[in-house]
Amino acid sequence: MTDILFQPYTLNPTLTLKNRILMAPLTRCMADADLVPTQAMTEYYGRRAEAGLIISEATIIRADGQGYPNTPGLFTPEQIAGWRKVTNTVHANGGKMFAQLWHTGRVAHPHFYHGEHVLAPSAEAVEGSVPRMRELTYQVPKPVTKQEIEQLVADYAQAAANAIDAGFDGVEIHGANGYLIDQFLHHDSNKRTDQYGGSPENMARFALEVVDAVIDRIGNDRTALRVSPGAYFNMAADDRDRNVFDYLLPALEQRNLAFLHVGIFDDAMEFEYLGGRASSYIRSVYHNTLVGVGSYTAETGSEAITANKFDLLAIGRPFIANPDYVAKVKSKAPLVAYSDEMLTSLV
Ligand code: FNR
Ligand code: 8K6
Repeated sequence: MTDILFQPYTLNPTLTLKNRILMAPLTRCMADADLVPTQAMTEYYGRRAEAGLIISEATIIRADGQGYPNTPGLFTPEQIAGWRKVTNTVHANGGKMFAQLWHTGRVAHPHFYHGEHVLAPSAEAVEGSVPRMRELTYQVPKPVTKQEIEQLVADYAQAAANAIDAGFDGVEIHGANGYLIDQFLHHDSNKRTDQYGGSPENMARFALEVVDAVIDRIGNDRTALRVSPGAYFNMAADDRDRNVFDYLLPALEQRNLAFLHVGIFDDAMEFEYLGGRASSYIRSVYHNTLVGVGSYTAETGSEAITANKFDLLAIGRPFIANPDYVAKVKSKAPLVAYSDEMLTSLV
């Protein structure tokens, strides 16, 4: 009953995927001290080239976007060269790969980049501390100025160009999970009173500026976006957020992106202010290619695609546990169960 997953899927005239299974972006914190992808990462991604599309672990666009140890970057020649080895291997094995472009905003920590400030829409700190580095508590961010916003937008576009230079087939802008772009989209983190805050149009402005700058640089056929209309990670919910996404999603539809991707850990979660699941809400206001994700199996994901709830299925944790996930599903072989201890090594 998983046959639908093995149908090719045409995103646009530039890109056709050989099947409907995506490897979800998965932060592994295994880049070297200069945030360059390693040989072990090259082999890890190379083993997963049977996916219709691999989305890289979140990759920072510049130094002050870093919020976790050893997350890779795409802003130095060495990082670009490291990623080129990864994409060459994935392509040699018959796969396709997008880079996920990331700035953590208020979830960044100056410890990692020896900086002074953490940049975010408003001076609203996220509670707690960096996971597994409990001595690093989160700081009150410095609200970004108009000039800093312009630089950030330019840096996303440059990182997208760097991704193409590194051989990626496209980029997924990380607009989800409470990081910088998402921080503009939610009232919990955006208290601005200028043209980037207050109204839905203003709160969506930064996201759309980044999307448009990336499209200008590499084309809409190679540009995708991940969004979390449901606040669930690094973020507190606010009923008014719904209006922001009611404005943003139709505006995105007009941009003809390669795809839109839901950012969620478990798509069974229901959000009252969205009238149900994040994926159902997005489907109701956005009519182009949608990638579903979040605690699906090949079976439940196939059912959701067949029921037209989304078009493509991203798989995260099961892909950590099973490098040969696609072959196993195809041959109906049993899967290895994921456990958090698997995060300590790259298999
Ligand atoms: C994630 N997730 C994630 N999401 C994202 O947009 N960028 C990222 O870098 C990461 N990193 C990450 C690391 C780890 C260890 C986990 C478990 C998750 C979320 C991920 O892409 C996916 O949405 C969830 O894992 C839900 O899908 P599964 O795992 O239930 O198939
Ligand atoms: C992108 C970055 C960092 C990685 C964090 C990954 C954490 C992995 C834990 C997986 C367990 C899922 C729990 C769901 C969290 C939702 C909270 C309400």
